[in-house]
Amino acid sequence: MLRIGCNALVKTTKNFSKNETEFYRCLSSAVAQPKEAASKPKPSTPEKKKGPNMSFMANIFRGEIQSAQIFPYPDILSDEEKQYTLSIVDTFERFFTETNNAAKNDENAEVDPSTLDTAWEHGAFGLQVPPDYGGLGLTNTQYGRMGEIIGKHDLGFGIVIGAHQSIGFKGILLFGTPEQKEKYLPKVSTEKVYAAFCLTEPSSGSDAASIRTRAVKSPDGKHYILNGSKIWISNGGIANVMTVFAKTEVTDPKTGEKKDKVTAFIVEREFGGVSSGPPEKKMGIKCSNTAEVYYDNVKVPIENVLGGEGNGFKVAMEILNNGRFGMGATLSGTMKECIKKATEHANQRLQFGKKIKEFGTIQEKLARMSMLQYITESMALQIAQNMDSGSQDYHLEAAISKVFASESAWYVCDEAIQILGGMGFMKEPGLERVMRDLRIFRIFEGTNDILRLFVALTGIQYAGSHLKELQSAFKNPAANLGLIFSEASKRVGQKIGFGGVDLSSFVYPELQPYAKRTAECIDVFGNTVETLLIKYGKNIVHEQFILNRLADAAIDIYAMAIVLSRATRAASLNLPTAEHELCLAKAWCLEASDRTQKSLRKTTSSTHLEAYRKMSEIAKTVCENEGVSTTPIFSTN
Ligand code: MYA
Repeated sequence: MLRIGCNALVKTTKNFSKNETEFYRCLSSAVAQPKEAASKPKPSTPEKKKGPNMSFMANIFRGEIQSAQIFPYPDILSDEEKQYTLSIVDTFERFFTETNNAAKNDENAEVDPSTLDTAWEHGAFGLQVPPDYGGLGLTNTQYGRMGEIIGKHDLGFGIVIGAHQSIGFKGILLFGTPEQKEKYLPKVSTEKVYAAFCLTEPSSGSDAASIRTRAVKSPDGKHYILNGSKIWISNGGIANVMTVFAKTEVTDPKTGEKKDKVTAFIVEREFGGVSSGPPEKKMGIKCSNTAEVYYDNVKVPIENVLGGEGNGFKVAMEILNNGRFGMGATLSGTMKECIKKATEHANQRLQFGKKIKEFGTIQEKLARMSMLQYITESMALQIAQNMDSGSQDYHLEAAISKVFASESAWYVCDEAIQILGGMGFMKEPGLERVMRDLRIFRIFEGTNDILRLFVALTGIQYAGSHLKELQSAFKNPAANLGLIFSEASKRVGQKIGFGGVDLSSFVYPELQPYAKRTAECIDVFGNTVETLLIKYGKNIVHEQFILNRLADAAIDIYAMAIVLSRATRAASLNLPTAEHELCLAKAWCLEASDRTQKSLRKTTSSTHLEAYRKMSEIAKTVCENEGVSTTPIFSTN
């Protein structure tokens, strides 16, 4: 059973009774006081970090704004770093146009060794490894820019590189001991040693905690014996260094209780007992190797435990969280290329006596493609820059950026093919390959379905912890006046139309009406989350039809905030593209605010709840019959 978010929610919510809620609602009609004492928010992520949760997205689940990670749009690279980035971008642009051949890679289902050698020489496999260990030492922001170049040219090649460093050895960078870094980072960045991230198993896909691969500690405590198997591992057939997740028996130091927990290990093929299957035959990203990996009594030294015994689940989650923005950046580059091909065609193709770019139908497609690319790029690079500035509260945003990017890229490529018409279906323009390559992006690194639930439930958990805190506060109002008054002022303000969320001070004057629409969505969003929590309590985890609509609203709100921020930057700096960027932001906010309000209504309206019940029944029937469950028109019965 999918338990996503369940454990954490049970801890922080219960069914809030109407009376309890009314109780603090009444109190909140007391005199509004200046907002002084911040509530004590608990982190929405499992990282036990101190201080308030700075995530913009987590806070909108409370109907509140934490603006620092959105406004102003960051610009953190120094001139020197920008120059360095441009020189690397130039090197890789040349590599992809002169040395690499995406169509040939796809055809051969592999990258030829000499091309890989050249990529190694350019440092493509150690982009973020500190120079002391032989890498290029790129920041997340610079890595994102590189991702754009790779995504523009060859997504299959991108997976060879990305599976290696975005997740394959990322754990060593994030959690490795100095000895582990010393031993492995030079190998994986300069010595042509490939890395892989080995989590998925035949019976454990989205439910990552249910893995069966097992590691048992030797009686002398010096090593583990690892047994099990992994499937669909990117670089699985070529990797000599692997981050492997396995169940281990861990003793709680406080209680002495023994429990099975996930532990992460750095495993070398040379340890013996590691083997892999043949390359999988795939729909796309064909030149990247995907294979099963088997572990048969592999002796793993104790010093190869990564991130501490029993911490493997969180190690896996953090690696995935940390890498997700890279996918957004990469797909932004892919979209740019699709838009380029579509506009080249629209500019010269004559039909019905006109260039097809003059038709509203084509204009709408091109405009939507452009908005989606703009937002995808803005999200990825904002998250990257926040991470570089030390943010730890980026998990929700990174998950949203992965979902948004992978769905947008699919749409953009599909529409580019549509604009090219019959030509788009041919191999020559290269869009059919991109479309095949793109399909997996909505599935791997956390399916979009799981990530939508992750976003909704993590946010709800954060809102629930606030409601619970308020409940306790009202039990001892004298000791919690600050919290109570701050909540009271927020609610009174909302009631009389002066409170609520206000984004006006963050945006360019011309964007004020669009910021107002976004702020209204955030207010309704916060109220909807509260209503849902009161209605369902912890049982909200089972309401996936509703959670998906909530996630859709969250995604749209994040996109509106981002686009307002980026366009404000363009206008304030008087960039030559400012008019165009303002236009992108306005068009997006007009449609997205409308869509958000609709998504939110769909979480509570009786019509939609009835439709979900019907859909659930339909799905049960088709599953019972293992397929279509209607009587054929020309039935002989
Ligand atoms: S690799 C395989 C990808 N696999 C997955 O992504 C697995 C998806 N599943 C999950 O993420 C988890 O199992 C879910 C948790 C989310 C379903 N961050 O009760 P719980 C904490 C931090 O909710 P579950 C691949 O595809 C949570 O707070 N913490 O857990 C290759 C709680 O903590 P606490 C998290 O119900 C792709 C605890 O865990 C997170 O079991 C190749 C339990 O929570 C989180 N996210 O379900 C790609 N989630 O106990 C190449 C949960 O303290 C990429 N928790 O309260 C290339 C890109 C291109 C780059 C190019 C660059 C140049």
